[in-house]
Amino acid sequence: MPYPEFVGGEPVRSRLVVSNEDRFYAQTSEVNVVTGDGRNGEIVNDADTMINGAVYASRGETRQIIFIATNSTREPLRGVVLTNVTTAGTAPLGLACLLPDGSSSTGVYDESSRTWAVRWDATTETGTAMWDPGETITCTSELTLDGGSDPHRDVTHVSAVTVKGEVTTGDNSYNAFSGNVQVIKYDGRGPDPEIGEDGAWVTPTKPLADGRQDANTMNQAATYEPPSSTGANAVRWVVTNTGKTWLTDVSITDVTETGPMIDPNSVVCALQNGTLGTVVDGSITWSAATGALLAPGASFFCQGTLVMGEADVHVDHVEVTATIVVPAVDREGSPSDEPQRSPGGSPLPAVNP
Ligand SMILES: [Ca+2]
Ligand SMILES: [Ca+2]
Repeated sequence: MPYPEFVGGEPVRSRLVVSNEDRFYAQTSEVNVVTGDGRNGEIVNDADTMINGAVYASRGETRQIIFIATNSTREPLRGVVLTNVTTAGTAPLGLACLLPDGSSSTGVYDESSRTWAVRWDATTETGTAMWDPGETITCTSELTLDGGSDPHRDVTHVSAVTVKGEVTTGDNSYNAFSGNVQVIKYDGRGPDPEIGEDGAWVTPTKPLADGRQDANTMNQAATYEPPSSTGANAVRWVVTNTGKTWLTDVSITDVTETGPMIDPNSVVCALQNGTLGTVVDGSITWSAATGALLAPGASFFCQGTLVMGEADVHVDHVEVTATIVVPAVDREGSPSDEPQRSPGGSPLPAVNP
């Protein structure tokens, strides 16, 4: 009968205690698979979670993705199948496996389920091979990401069947992401590049369509005609997160190579309480406030003023740096569109090379 609720007063205890015992044994009967990136069949980055995910170079990078499946049970297995499903971002390419009997097997990719599958045909019911305890299957594929790529997650699953017909499985994941930042410095007398409104960002394109406004060469230098030629002229920067991950620690370094420098006290950036660093040798540094975040696709503007003398020339360049923030994940471990935060609430910087 089902457990009934007792409603009433305190029970009156007897002196008799009843008891019973039982035993329970457990043993590991699961196969094991590890997936990560590496070289020559050796895994370097296991990258099981997004927090220790592999960070790809913003210029673009291809890494070898490796799966190593081991029969970690005590018995030979049949019906060996490996799958690799991409749950976020682009999928790896060209999956092939080296099997313990020395043969190799090429993976088959199903576009709709974003799944690679490899079967060890010789281990089917009527096959000639068994996957013996301790033997490994090594598979490789290639994943390419660049600074504009969506964060990536894939899960490798291995499945096999014991002689008694019990299915044994193992799985492991691989996480990777990248990020990128862009700065355009231009003549602030003209209109700003279009960046749109919340939720409908237009990424400013580099270089600007108007070469004279971008002023990237002496031939296209911004020319200040009288009467403003020796007055204060606006110079502007637009900084954009051109990646799919959040950025923090955004810092701008503007270095004057020739002529008068932009007035450091005039530099203002429209991103949460940024600060101007000490000016050294014509180098102006501006840093965003600690913890300030720049969303994927978002831009902000900075402005300074340049005062030139008569028949003067000004040349400078600007560099922007930023730290990629680890993408937050949902309950299944796939990346959400939010930045991961540390327990203290600050953005969690990506650390894995
Ligand atoms: Ca892994
Ligand atoms: Ca420019």
